[in-house]
Amino acid sequence: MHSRDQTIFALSSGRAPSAIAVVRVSGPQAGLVLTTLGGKLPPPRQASRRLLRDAAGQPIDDAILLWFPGPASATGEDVAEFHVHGGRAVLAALFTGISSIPNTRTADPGEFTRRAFENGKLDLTEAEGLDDLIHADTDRQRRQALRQLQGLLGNRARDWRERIIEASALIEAGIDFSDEGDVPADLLAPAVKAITALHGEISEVLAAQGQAERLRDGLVVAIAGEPNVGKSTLINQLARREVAIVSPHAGTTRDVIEVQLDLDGYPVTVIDTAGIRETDDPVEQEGVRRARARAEDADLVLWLVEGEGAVDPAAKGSPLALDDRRDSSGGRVWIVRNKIDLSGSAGALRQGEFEISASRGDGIPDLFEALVKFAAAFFGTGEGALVTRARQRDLLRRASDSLHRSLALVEEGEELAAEELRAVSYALGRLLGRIDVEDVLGAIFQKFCVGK
Ligand SMILES: Nc1nc2c(ncn2[C@@H]2O[C@H](COP(=O)(O)OP(=O)(O)OP(=O)(O)O)[C@@H](O)[C@H]2O)c(=O)[nH]1
Ligand SMILES: [Mg+2]
Repeated sequence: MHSRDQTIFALSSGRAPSAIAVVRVSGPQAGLVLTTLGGKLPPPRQASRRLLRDAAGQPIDDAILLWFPGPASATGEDVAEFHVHGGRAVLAALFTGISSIPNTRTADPGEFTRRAFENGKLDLTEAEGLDDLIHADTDRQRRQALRQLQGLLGNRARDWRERIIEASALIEAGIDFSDEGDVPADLLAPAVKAITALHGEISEVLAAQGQAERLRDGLVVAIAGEPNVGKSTLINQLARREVAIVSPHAGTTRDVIEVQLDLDGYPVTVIDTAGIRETDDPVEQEGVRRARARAEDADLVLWLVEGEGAVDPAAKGSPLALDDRRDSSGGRVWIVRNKIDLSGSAGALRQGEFEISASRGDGIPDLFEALVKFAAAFFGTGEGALVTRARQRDLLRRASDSLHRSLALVEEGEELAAEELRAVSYALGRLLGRIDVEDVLGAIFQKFCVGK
């Protein structure tokens, strides 16, 4: 039996126990599932209250049922929804009841969305947007995912694809003519114009995206420095809770400690690391190794020093090579002078330099504000960004490269130009998920949650 002929079910709401749990069922047997457990079929798209009963006629739960006959449903198939009380035993009894009906099985991760995709309810970019929306932690992530789910990129890609087909038709018409001599210029000129315009539009979308892909993962800020300078105290301040142990003993932090922050809608991971120094203690050595590795990979390093301590992380014997990464605007390493409650302010600060008292809180608002600005610049405005995944960007690049080549070729050989345009259309088809082979789609949908 084809897997699509099977009826799938899953818990679509959060983990039990919960007040209410939503169990979704999709496939040809969804109606039978409803009638078997809940009596007669509820009217479409209206909530109905029913007492669910198992095969022996014993009550399972007092529930709300919904019936969405296909194709006007989320997946395009018949869909049933059970809103039950979210206890583990209720769910277990309901699952037993559903699976006793032939040709039903639990859903694989992302299988509901995959069926929706296969039934043309959404394209692949929209499916990716849906996945992002479910995982969005901050407001900006949510807005970006929603744009994707609303099909902004998909709509553009569909439009580009139609225009490519038109341009190809003009060039192919030219190829037919070319037996009789040169291709008429009045056929080629509009094709060249269309290709140039498309190339411009796709390049613009590629350029405008800034770090939109990174908005899904967030930016990483590492707090690093010598032992005992107050790194853990600072992460606790930024997190506004006690995530790391603080002690006057140098070498307190050994592992890398991470906290997720929502900085004005930007997702930021701040990490606290072991103080960097030479040590004989093998555990601390490992901590120092991890600290260096994470600081090197971070998008921004807050290098903490005590008061007027030395400001050059490289000169401290630190192999961080942070200097290389510093850009002209004072970029990716900031010097944060801590414990100014003891040393007092040194006065004039250079760009990328801050004075704080991590324990008292002095200077923390300024540091926060600078971090928000850094995040804003890092992610770009983001609002116009359509490309949110490496997969999308890669396919658009290919489309753009082929367009570029077709322009160069059009004068020399129309066949070659037509071939490049087919490659463009292929790349855009893959972007929408209309062309991809089974295993590529499988890899994408497997990353989704169960019940979606
Ligand atoms: N006076 C003062 N003391 C501070 C300040 N920040 C941290 N401390 C103290 O400095 C000591 C070390 O602080 P931690 O936050 O543990 O320093 P650390 O850099 O994480 O140290 P390691 O994990 O050992 O590398 C503790 O006793 C803190 O209370 C500050 O702004 N002013
Ligand atoms: Mg520490």
